[in-house]
Amino acid sequence: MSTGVIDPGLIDELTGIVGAAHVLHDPEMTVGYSIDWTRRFAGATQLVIRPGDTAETAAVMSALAAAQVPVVPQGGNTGLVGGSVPLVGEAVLSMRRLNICEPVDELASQVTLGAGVTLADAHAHAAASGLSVGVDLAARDSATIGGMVATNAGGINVLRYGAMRAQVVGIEAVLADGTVVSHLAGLEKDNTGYDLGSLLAGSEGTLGIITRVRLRLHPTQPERATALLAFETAADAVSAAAALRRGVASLHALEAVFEEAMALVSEHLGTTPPVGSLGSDPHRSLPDRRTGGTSDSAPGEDGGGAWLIAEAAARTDPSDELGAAVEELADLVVDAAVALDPAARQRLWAFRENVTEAISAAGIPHKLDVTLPAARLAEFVDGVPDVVRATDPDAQPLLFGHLGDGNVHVNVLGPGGAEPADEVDDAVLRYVAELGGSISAEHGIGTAKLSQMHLNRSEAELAAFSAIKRALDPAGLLNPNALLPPVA
Ligand code: FAD
Ligand code: 2HG
Ligand code: ZN
Repeated sequence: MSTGVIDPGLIDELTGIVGAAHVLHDPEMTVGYSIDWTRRFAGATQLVIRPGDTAETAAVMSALAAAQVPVVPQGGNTGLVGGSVPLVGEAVLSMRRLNICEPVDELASQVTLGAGVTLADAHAHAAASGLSVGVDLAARDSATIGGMVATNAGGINVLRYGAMRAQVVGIEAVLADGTVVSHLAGLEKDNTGYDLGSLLAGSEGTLGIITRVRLRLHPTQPERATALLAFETAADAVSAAAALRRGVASLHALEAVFEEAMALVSEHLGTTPPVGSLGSDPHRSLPDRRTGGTSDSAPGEDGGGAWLIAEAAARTDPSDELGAAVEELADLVVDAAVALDPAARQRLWAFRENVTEAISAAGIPHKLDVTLPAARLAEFVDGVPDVVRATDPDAQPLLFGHLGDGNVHVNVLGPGGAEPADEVDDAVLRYVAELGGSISAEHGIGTAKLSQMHLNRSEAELAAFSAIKRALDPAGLLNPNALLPPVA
């Protein structure tokens, strides 16, 4: 495998395939492809290649394989685990130019999209036929369909439609040696052997380059009602979330923001949530980040309040159904606000959708994206701040996530926005594993969680993963620093 100086002959060959404008080697042009969205993971590359279609992708991969050049596929570069950037001089294969939306197949309620189509464009394209894509997330303007399949992205509607893998009914990909595998008929029932779409979903660019995806679409649910509910404790929010899941058939999203994250996003937005209280001192939950001092609060106290956003969506107005369910939660909810029109709903969503951006504006966090079994969720939310502070007393944990899926995003900032101690990651992920949870709910493993895979996966499972990797990519050229240890 070569990560040394790139042979000029290879550059000429690649230029012949994709055109000079799409082979970048000037550091000023490649730098943007070499640092991730969080700014935590950065490397360098001598080569960014931007193919325009499947045939070009195949020819590029064949040339890189012949020259034994490792490659990181990249879509919108919004991944949060350091898997989308070259860490040890790999070439970058940017898939953004594969951005064709084929006509929606209204008979089948399916569509075939290029890997580089952004989620926002996919939504707009499906909506023009009265249909919708089942996955939605805040990075929708940049995240690509190829990257979302490669990470098996989740987002805010998983409780209704499942994650990205559940949307895939066909896939086309280029293997490490340049071979094209294409299975895009989209037959709902098709038990003709291994399902490469399922295998590539969540493979994080380590098994193949996704070039086109056929997605299952869903009827649009244009009528919406959104509630912001405030709770005194995480346990109350978890109980309410379970009741809403059981009781609201039109439930479309069920998201949570816990006290410290709510304080930060409120400060970022310059406004406070319309329900619930951030405490008498509006900066009560921020002193660690501001001063670098330590917290002396008792367990549970600093976690404090919790907020849920519950959204119902249907063909007919779901506000009665949601309102009735919220009324039944009177014993748990401190206060509630319900919004129906898009602008008012958006004002509620802002307190959830802007958390990641608010954290990024405050510093470079460690992002720990985990799932807990429902029965251990409240215990985890209450306990994890102490786990963080026992490891790095100056660190500030910020919790939010997709509570309806048991998925908590634990972001940890160090003093003044610096990174926290590396040991924090291990401590939190061990705690998750002890409680029977997953160390990666929806963002993947990338490079960030490589060393913790053993917490969730047995030696036998990891050996099976490596065997699959060796079969499809014997030289270990595809994203060698993500998901699995580099091929020896
Ligand atoms: P990239 O970041 O470019 O790549 C991600 C991984 O996929 C890398 O390993 C890369 O090598 C691989 N890859 C990319 N394209 C291809 C391809 N064509 N073929 C093979 N491999 C490929 N994620 C969620 O799951 N849920 C959320 O709610 C969510 N919200 C987010 C909000 C914000 C503000 C941000 C910044 C990120 C969020 N993410 C979320 C993370 C991110 O958007 C997803 O992981 C998304 O799927 C990445 O898509 P991308 O096109 O940016 O992929
Ligand atoms: C979200 O749900 C994303 O907002 C990002 O998955 C989570 O920033 C994070 O940790
Ligand atoms: Zn998320």
